[in-house]
Amino acid sequence: MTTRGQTQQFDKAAFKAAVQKHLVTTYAQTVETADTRSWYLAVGRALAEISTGSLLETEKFVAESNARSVNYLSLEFLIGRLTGNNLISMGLYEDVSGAVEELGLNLSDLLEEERDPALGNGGLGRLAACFMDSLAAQEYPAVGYGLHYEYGLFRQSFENGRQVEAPDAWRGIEGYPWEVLRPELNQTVGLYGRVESYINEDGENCRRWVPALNVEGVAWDLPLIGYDNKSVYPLRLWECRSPAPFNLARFNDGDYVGAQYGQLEAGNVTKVLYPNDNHDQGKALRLMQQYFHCACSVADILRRHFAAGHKIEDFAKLEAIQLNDTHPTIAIPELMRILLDEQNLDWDAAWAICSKTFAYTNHTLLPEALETWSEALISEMLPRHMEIIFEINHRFMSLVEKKWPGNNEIKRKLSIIEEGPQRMVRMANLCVVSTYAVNGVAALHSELVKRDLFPEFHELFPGRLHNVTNGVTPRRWVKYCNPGLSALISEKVGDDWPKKLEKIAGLEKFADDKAFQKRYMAVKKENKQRLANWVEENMGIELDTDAIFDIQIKRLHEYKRQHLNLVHILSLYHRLINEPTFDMHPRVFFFGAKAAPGYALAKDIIFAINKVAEKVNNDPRLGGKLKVVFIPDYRVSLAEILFPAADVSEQISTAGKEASGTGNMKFALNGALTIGTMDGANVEMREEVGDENIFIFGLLVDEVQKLLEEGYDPYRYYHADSLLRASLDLLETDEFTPGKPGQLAAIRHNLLEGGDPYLVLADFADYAKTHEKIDAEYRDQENWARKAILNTALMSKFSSDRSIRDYANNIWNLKPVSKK
Ligand code: 26W
Repeated sequence: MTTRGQTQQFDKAAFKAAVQKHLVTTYAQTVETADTRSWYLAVGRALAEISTGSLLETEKFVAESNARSVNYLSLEFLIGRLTGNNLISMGLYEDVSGAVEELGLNLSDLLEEERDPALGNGGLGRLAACFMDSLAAQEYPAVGYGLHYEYGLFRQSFENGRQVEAPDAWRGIEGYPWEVLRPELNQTVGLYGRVESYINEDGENCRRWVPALNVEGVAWDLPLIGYDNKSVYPLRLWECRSPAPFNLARFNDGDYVGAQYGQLEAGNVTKVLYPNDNHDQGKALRLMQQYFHCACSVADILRRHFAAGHKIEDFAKLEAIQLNDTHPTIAIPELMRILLDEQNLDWDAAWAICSKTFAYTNHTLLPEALETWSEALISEMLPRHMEIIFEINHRFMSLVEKKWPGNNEIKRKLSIIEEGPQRMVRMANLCVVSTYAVNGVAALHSELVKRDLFPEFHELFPGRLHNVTNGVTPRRWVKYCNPGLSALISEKVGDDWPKKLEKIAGLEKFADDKAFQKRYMAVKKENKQRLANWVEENMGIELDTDAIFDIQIKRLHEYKRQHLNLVHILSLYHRLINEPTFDMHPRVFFFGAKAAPGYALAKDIIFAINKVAEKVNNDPRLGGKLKVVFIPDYRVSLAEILFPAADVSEQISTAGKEASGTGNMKFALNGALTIGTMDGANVEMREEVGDENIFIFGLLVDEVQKLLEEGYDPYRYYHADSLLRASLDLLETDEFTPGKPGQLAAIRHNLLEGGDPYLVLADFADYAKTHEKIDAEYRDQENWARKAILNTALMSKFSSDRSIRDYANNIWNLKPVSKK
């Protein structure tokens, strides 16, 4: 009956007893008093008990296997709710559903009680979560290392259309049922202080760091449960605490800590996730977070290495460390420091280990997202690390001198240290110099990394730059979130597609099958109804599921061009009212997006969309043809309702700006058709599905670059296109903000006087025309069904299982390890 060796037979009576035990002993409730939330917690704990046992077993057999492991270092893991997904991985969904039913409960209701662990901002964090799922599913030995933020990404609500942020206490007061504290793994982390020279027993000159204060790292493990196998890996999240009272007393006495450190409250270090996406703020506390994360993680990797009986010389052979963007870069000088100052290796030996251990993934080309830290700040907080960075740079500069003798311009460009009024450390350069592999996240992006971001590095280190195209886990993003489609797929291609996504190609031959098309579209309709119900219940807006559901969900950013979508909506509004002959199929435009709290224009765009929605949704002149819905507090659990319900997926970034995108893949897998630019992974999606099954529009990367070089003038488009002009001018009026004209003018201003840096106006006409094509194609439902089915069928490349195999084979040199 049970599908998975890990749990042996599912013993229903024992499971029910375990749930009841936790209800009473862990949560102090009785069967009579417990509410749904307590039951959810008790069920979560009872399940975590099973997975924790498997986690400890897996740690043991992986250590004994002497196989290489990957350590995935990321400041963000946007894992989403675990309970439902873990039940699927454990093969226990049906069993547990039956067991809780006997307790008088409904599993779906219980699952709704779980808060999203929102320990990430967006793409980068969600990718890390998909990757951990795929590592576990394929049994590649892995540990995820992150931070145990007390508050995840802020919760978003709207007040009079404006974004309001509130703290996200994701663990609730009871704590999160899936996390287990691992007190034996505590680490002590130093900060500030000075570096001293001394002579060791062998008479050698040595350096060592004498930190001014210590904080403590406490490990919390979340289980990463392999789908349909016996492996469970840890996602190890570090929480920062004050050290034992003894140190605290000295800390308070002030003899260790100068006035400048007096403010440090250890608990602040992991208090909150920084809410910036693609924008570097350079705050000191953020550097402390990054170092704390790296110090705990590197120390833990070394602990495991030595505990398994290995020598330091074999470190690189057995451990790979993947840096998820530059946020954990300080792990490089940290490992160097330990190898030099604690393991007493010489520079060359230490460097040989480091440069065979670390690999780095770049997730963005946007200049404002590339991290730099001032030398002054690093020198103060991490003085020994700064010395090591200078030494790395010194040796690197000699290499550059050899390659390009006397060329100071190239030196200035490649140097890890940026000269200027204050010297800055360029973390990306440090990464490229110190790692053995650097990768971009989609074919186009990786080409641009080579061509535009790191061309000289590419010349200097041939073979170091790679591409690994992103992917998404088909377990969460189809099987779990779209049970209707999953059942249909299993019926046609067998039920092992969640771990062998190549199998869904078997759907291709049903694309023209009228009966199959009907069933496929019936599933889509059910999913649209589920979303419509959510909107009605939570926002009071009634929707027609015969309308085209057109969805743009992602962080709010100018380069992602939610405002292009908005201007197009304004053009439809204008036409519906002013063009008597204009007709369109009813359409609902959905948005979901959080804006970084300090990003004013992004917040203005949210406000504008909300104001337009208010008007449009209640304007009888539109005959119900146009609706706009901005879903508040977009998060993973809402994404799970939105992706399956989409007809049209908006992937409309300015070409060259979106490194990959991963929402694009989730939409297409779930049968939405993409309207998108030739950007990021859209390019490869088009290759897979064929040009007739995707709606591509807009300028290409080279055309964007050319236009900007030639001097882009948005007014040219404004004056030449009366529909565009009318649409933009609406933003000046009080049409959407009665009595308050000009409230939405900031967007128009940015697009005209502001120079329209992301070429919204240049792409508008083609975008609008492509939407008309979508409108026409949708009216032919068989045609649409065929295209939707082909999108699902032809997405297997975008399984994160394939991404992880690429990393394992081309970068990590990793082999799966299964329990015998
Ligand atoms: C320092 C501030 C900061 C914070 C986050 C800078 C940069 C980031 C991330 C790298 C931004 C991000 O999430 N990038 C996204 O990564 C996804 C996974 O590879 C890609 O699919 C997206 O295209 C990319 O925007």
